[in-house]
Amino acid sequence: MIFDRKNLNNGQLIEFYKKLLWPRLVEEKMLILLRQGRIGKWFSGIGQEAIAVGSTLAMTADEYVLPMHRNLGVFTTRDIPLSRLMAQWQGKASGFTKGRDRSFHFGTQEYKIIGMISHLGPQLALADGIGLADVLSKRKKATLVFTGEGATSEGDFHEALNIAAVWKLPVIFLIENNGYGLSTPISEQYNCKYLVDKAIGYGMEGRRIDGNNLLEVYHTVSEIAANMREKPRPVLLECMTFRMRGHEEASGTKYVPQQLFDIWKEKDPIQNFERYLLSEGVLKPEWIPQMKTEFVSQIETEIEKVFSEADIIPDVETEIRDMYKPYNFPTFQPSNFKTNKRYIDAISDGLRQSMRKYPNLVIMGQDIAEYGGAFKITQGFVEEFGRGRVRNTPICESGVVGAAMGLAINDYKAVMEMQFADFVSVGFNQIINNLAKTHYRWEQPVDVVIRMPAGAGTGAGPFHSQSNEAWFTKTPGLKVVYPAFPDDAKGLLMAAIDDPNPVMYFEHKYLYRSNTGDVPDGDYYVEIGKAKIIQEGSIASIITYGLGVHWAIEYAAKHPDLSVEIIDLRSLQPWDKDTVEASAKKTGRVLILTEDTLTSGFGGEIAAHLAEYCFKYLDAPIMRCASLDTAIPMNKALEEQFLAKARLEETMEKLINY
Ligand SMILES: Cc1ncc(C[n+]2csc(CCOP(=O)(O)OP(=O)(O)O)c2C)c(N)n1
Repeated sequence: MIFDRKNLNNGQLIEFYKKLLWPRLVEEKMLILLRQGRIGKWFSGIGQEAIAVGSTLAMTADEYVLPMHRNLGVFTTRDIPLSRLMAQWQGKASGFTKGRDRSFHFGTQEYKIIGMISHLGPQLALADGIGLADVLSKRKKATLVFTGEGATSEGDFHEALNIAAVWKLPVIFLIENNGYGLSTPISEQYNCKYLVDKAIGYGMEGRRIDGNNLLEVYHTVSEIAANMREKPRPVLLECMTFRMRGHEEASGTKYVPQQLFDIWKEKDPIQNFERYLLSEGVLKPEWIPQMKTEFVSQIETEIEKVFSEADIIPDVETEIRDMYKPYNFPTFQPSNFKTNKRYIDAISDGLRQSMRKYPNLVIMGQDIAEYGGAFKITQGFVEEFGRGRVRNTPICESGVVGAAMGLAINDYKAVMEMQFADFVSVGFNQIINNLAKTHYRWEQPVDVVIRMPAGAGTGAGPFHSQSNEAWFTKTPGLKVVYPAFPDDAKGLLMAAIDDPNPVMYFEHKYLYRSNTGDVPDGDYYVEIGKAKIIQEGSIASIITYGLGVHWAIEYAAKHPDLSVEIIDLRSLQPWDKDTVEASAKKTGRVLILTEDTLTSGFGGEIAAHLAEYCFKYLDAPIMRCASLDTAIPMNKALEEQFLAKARLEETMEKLINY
């Protein structure tokens, strides 16, 4: 192995050696603890340390690094005390996730490290968002994100690289190519000669280096980072190395030919660097055992400190509370001036007003710039706010949700427009696992709103008209709103954008141009979690939201003799239990009306709640009127039959006459 120190002085080289040695010794201790049964799981990075250590050394302390499960060297090079890491691994209160997540699954703004979730791939697009925030605020920074070679097969890899290339983001995508993804060798993982060749396809630079050579990693990353700070653009860096132990300690290495271990043993990053430093006279042979003894004793002390730390005492309230960042609804004076607007224009108004209010708000989506979006909600936005903040995206929902989260991590707010709510299925993982769970895991708020043009009534068929709010209401960490009128559409959107938590904002396509109403000018907020009584009544309550509200109003207008109370939930997560309970107690008969299909829809949740808390006030069973348990068909007659509205009359009759 040939080392080139370039301009590094002896002091720096010794420092580098210590940084490289430390994670190896920590790991050796971990393996002992594992054998003793004192810790559970361990993903070894032995033999690969030069990549994590060398690349992290090359980044400035205020630049973000997004490591993976084998990158202990990133955490130690950023000088996180071992006791804090150990507390994290042991699930102690002083760990970064307070016992809520394991191993390296945490982030820390203090050390500018954004850890992975278990899923391989999503971290890559987060780096895009972080890089975008730096570019927008002209911060001249680079971001470093890791992936294993196995995970390059994930769609998230492709999406993140493509976005970064198209948007010229200063992100180093570092592939740690260690030969195996669990038991799968590279020959079964990809069919190109070198992974780095994929860079050509994305129109970005690519470099392939010896990942076991600390100085090669350090100098290459330093040079790339220095370059991209001045001239933002992504680079794909493939670092060749080898996994010297099992995927994790329990899984063994039987599937790896011994010959490979023999070859790579010779390339051990620490031994080789040590030999070089000795040959250069930078290190003296007698220093090495001295240094090791000192480190081992430090490791011992730090670790024992954590073993003696008290275990967490579970507390339900704390756990529930930490799912969301606490937020106070803003005090504001709604304008006395109102303008009559269509539902769609109210959304546009709320979005524009928010863009004016928060200079750090970025909106992203397919065709939303000059074209104005599939429904023209962002028409004129580019002219007012510029292309930096109003961004056309490539067609890659997962990557864009990830980029939105990255923006939020790096001090921005983001709104993403799904072209149709149905397409959220290809961005699902980022929403339910990343956006939703991050605050609970390590207290990082994710200030992202996803706009969801949803719903039926336009004969658009199974993939352009679904009601998919229940995919999200069951995921703690998300807020879900669903306005039915123009004023609420504006107020809930502005509230969603103001709220630092991730919010799924459902907007009904059928209402876009069919529904109008007076909307306050200027800033206007509607509190998330508060229902609205549309009309008071005494004989039965219809609890509904979205288009269902209009079906209920139509029903009531057709039956002026029946005193029906209509509650528009407006928010589904959290939802207004007090208002719903009060209505149920008052009328004693409840119909839950949803455009969504019946089974496991949100209506079931309301019904269960009322059955539990209002049973003695009810004069009839709680009834649900929902759409058929089928996919939603395109043909108009079939669609009408599918929708709950077709059964509203008969269900109400059954309820009232029970
Ligand atoms: C989306 C997803 N699929 C599968 C897994 C299970 N899994 C965890 S690590 C791993 C192998 C990863 O290989 P690679 O990306 O090369 O990284 P390495 O472990 O070699 O460092 C697999 C399959 C996962 N965590 N996430």
